[in-house]
Amino acid sequence: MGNKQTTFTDEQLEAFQVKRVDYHLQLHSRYRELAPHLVPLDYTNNPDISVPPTLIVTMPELKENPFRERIVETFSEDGQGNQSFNDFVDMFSAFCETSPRELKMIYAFKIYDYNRDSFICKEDLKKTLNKLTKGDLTPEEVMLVCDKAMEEADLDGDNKLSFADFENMISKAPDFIRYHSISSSSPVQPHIS
Ligand SMILES: [Ca+2]
Ligand SMILES: [Ca+2]
Repeated sequence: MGNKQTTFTDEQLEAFQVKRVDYHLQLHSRYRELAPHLVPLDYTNNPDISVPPTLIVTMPELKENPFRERIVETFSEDGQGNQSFNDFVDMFSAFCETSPRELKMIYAFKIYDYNRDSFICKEDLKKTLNKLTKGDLTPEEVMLVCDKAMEEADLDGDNKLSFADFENMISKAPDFIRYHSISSSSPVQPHIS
């Protein structure tokens, strides 16, 4: 009794809600722009629609990102990159600059786990590095960097990276998650309260 702390007024809460609605409307129009022939304006009946990855990767936020195909795949429920509106909202919400670092790490881990076995093995790491360095390293150099990263990050010595090992690696080499934000110049700004 009487010990309930008030953080926001009702008016403030209502404003948050409006921003959130606004955010979803903006994202819906971005989503629809990608495939106006597929995506209806009316979503009141939750239409079962998805937009193919070939269209999603053309978005300005993604088109320069070396991981664009993997990102789109990771956030698609069918695993093939076809994104429903909900998948699309999840992708933007996870990638916005203000999303928690922990969430970005979880998704970076999924993105790098190419064979989806919940570990990053040397093969996953090799593919990741090839993308990060855009093919600037020779295969020998890539192997060398992978060996070194694995040696330093693999705390339990099983020769693959669990999420805990991965967190350890990011703490030493934050560049590994630098592609996992959508820049502040992006036209859609999140308003998640
Ligand atoms: Ca894996
Ligand atoms: Ca390990």
